[in-house]
Amino acid sequence: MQKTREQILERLASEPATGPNLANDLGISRAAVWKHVEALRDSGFVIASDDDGYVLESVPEFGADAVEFGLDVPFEIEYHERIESTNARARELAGAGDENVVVLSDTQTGGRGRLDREWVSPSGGIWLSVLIRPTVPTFDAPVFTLAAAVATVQALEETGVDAGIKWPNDVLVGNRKVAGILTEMEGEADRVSWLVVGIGINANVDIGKLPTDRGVTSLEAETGPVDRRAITQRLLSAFYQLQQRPDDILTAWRTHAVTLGQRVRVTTPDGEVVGNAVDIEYPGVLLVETETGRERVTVGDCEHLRPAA
Ligand code: BT5
Repeated sequence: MQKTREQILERLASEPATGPNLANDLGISRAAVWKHVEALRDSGFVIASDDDGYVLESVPEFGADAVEFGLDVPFEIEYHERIESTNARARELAGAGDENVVVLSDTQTGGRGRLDREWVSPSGGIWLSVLIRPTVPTFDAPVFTLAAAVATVQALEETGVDAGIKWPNDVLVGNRKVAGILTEMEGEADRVSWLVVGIGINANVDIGKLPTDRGVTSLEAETGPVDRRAITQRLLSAFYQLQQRPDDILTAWRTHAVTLGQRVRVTTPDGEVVGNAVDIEYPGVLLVETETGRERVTVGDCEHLRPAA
């Protein structure tokens, strides 16, 4: 957000302030204050003017300024009402050299899951992609998917929804998928050049608009309408902090995983692995105890089976 606008909001968040006071404190003209206030109103902030001066009455429900205002980590937000795919846009920004940008949209018209599957993204969801340039080997990339899953579960905690992680990239409530993650990257000489971590959360989404081929849910269906701004801020904050401490990600993941201890069937490019999921290993390898020994699974679609008799 434009710096002066942020300063004006910070001032008004604590108490009302008059135009002349703001102008004086910020070292700008009264006309400039007025212009910034108008710009903030245009982006959805309700700022009344009364005898005490400007009063911040409400913050917009969603959008770039709404999410940036009060966000405690250094991500810049690019917001769209509607876009084909936030991951595609973030890849474009990666090509242009950007970093620490979050592409956020209310609707996606061509949202994507893994293996180019469709990700249905109606209005009311939280569809976002975080573009980062971590200085890590390409081998480490999968750990960022785990970090995103942990951050998502942590962000959902305050809604009262009890969410858990299904290896590698699903966030479930009960057995129903409420969020999915798609990480894409480009690397050079064994170094990550950029990473785009796409996270889709069925927030205020009517489940009638979601695919029915498997269990799905939305936060709205579980608890009623949620505050998308607060969830997005908590998600970004948690993700930023986790990516600074890659060694802690696995520990956090284990505490939220619902896959560990389950009997699973993982469909991998090399065939099916069936057995008990016993642990996760850096950077995201699932350890499955099968009848013929322990297998290390790096990619695949995982299905939870009933416990072995
Ligand atoms: C995923 O793929 O779970 C990754 C989803 C990532 C979506 C985000 S949204 C922001 C960013 N921009 C993008 O274009 N993508 C990312 P996968 O594990 O392959 O699961 C895909 C499958 O989930 C589909 O084949 C459907 O069966 C199901 N599905 C589609 N839309 C869904 C939804 N909204 N909620 C739950 N399940 C869905």
